[in-house]
Amino acid sequence: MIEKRRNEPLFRRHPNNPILRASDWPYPVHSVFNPGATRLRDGTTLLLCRVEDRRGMSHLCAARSQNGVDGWVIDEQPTLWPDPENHPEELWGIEDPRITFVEELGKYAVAYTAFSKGGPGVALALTEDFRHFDRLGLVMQPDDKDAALLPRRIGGDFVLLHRPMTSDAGAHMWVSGSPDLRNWGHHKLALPARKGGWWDANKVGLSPPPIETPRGWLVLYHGVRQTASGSLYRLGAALFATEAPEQCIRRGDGWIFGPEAPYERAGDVGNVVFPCGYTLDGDAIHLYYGAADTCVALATGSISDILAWLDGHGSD
Ligand code: BMA
Repeated sequence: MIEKRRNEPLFRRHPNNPILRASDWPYPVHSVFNPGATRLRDGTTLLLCRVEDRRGMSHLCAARSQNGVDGWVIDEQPTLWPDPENHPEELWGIEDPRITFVEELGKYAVAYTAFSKGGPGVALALTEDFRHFDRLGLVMQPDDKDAALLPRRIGGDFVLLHRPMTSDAGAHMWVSGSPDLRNWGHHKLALPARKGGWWDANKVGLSPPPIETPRGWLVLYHGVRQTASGSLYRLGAALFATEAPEQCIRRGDGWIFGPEAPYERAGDVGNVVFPCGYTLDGDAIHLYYGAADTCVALATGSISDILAWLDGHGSD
């Protein structure tokens, strides 16, 4: 049945958007987008931004702010630069980081896309301070991207969500396990792309790292709609069982956030909102996203509102 109510927006865009652009950078860059995000122990918001240079290659650069909105202090030099000599998988750059603090290690795990000769794969690095990084190398071979680690082990294993490409069968979200972050197995399909006319048909992928709620892992994921004028990247929501993160217990029907503002509609790749991170203040979620593969923007929502929306707009 068609609802008579208008769609209530679940995310409010910040009036300062875009909050970070290439022109803010202390060194020459082409574009700044798709940042991972975390709140450091001292309350600082850290964004690990994907920065594209004028060769077309990406590296990662940290920007820190006391209020998460302005006053950004950006590293004078790239924070994590591709290292193809020691890590050939990084030959053509590193992209789209997702940050998870892993209590057991006392470290942040950064899952990012390493663009190798064989295509994009998933790499992991550990850091305590976002100044020194220990690379673990490629943990999922090409083509695979859109990965994040869960903050703790489940059933004895670390858990990685990721999105392998499986030729014409579509691109779906998978969950894998590892005892040591190096050897991965127990691969399970978690969220298949839908088919036909759906907004999330054929290609989905994890957006920011899953959010633990009393009802399960709240997963914000992107769906890619192919249209006559290119791809449309929008954000949906699904809930997964706390102790079995491959088990979807509820999936929203429509998208909850999509390109509408001019800086999301137009840019290097128009019609893209691409969140890779958030910070939380109680129930409030501050979502940091790349807009049109060009700049960084911020939108705020409420976890309980998203869960309530899932109850009214989803299926089991
Ligand atoms: C995806 C990723 C993102 C990018 C998006 C839109 O495949 O590569 O980095 O933002 O496409 O171009």
